[in-house]
Amino acid sequence: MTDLAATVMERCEALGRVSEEPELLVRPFASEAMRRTNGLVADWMRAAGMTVLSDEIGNLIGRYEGRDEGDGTLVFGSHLDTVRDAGKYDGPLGVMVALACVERLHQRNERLPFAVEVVGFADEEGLRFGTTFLGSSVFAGTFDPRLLNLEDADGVKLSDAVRSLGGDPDALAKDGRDGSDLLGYCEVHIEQGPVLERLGLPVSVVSAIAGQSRISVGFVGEAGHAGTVPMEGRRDALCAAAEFVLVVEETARSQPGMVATVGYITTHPGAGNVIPAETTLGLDLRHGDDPVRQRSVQSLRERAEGIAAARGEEYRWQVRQESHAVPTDPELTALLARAVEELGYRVEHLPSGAGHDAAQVAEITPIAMLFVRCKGGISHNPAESVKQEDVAVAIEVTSRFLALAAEERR
Ligand code: HGY
Ligand code: MN
Ligand code: MN
Repeated sequence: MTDLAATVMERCEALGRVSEEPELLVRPFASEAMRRTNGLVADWMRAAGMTVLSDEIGNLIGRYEGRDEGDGTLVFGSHLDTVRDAGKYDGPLGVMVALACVERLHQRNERLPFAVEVVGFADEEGLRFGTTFLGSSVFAGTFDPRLLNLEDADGVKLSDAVRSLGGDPDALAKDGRDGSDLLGYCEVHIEQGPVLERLGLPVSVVSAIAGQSRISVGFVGEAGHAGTVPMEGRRDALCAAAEFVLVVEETARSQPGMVATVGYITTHPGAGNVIPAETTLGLDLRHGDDPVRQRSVQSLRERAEGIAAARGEEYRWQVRQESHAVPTDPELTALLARAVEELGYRVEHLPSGAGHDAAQVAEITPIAMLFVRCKGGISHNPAESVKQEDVAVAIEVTSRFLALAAEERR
């Protein structure tokens, strides 16, 4: 019997080398690296006795038939795209662990009283177009066609990026799964936080996924000569942005359970001896309680407006993405927790500050999530790492979860 955990680690390693850039791991939506990744994963899926298809947005869907037609489908998955300078496990680990469980069924020539699907979602991070869950929103039928006009940093429209991978942008809003044949969705994912390490646990189940707001904020001042324009009367767009960034930090620090980040600032014209005329920054704000999050977003918008007005500048505010907080399904989570317990581990229910495709799939079927301990809680960082023995636990728990789900269907 192959060591499935070793195979999962090897495959995450192999996918970690499929990147758009040689020096770091970056795999944006509809990139050549995504095409190569889907090719590799599709081969592994076929070798596990699965049929494989790709939907209109490039989600990769492997299917392992059950005993009888029409007995429903239990779906697993996670995303195969990455952030920039990413780690190897955020996303791919969940796809590889689920695939390993199907591989085990295949090796035993075992069929369950339902089909099992493993999905590699095409875009969860939103790196290229600034809006997350593109893949899982199409899968869940929640895709917003207004996003088709979004442009990436090179001015390529989302609609053209979809066409570039052979998809039909006009079909995206109609390409969603009919949830009536789905029994549920379970996503295995690294915790991306330090709690499991502190608790000394390899895995936990997830209680809820925080809501998030992603907003592009801009300040517009006036370019000028850095050496001749007096400080008085300058309309420096970068100073306005800097003031705003500290207001973001102060807002999140003062609200329990809130995290807010400005992950990038771009300036124009971006020359050292020119007073910045324009800045654009990316705001990412999250909280488990939607009204709290929305109130903070509104208050930050008012603060941005005030900062701009006080400096004689204008401000821009573009909401790129809003997703509400999503609790996991109690029954499916209880089944997953039972699998953890039967393997001899204490059951912890952790909230997720990170967004996950499960938050979208929850629109059409019950969801559960399994967190896997990761070293130092580090993620979105090449130092991201997991222990093979924890991956082995995740495979055993997921296999046991499948067996318990099959027992329930008998
Ligand atoms: O940003 C997130 O929450 C996830 O990693 N996409
Ligand atoms: Mn991520
Ligand atoms: Mn992720």
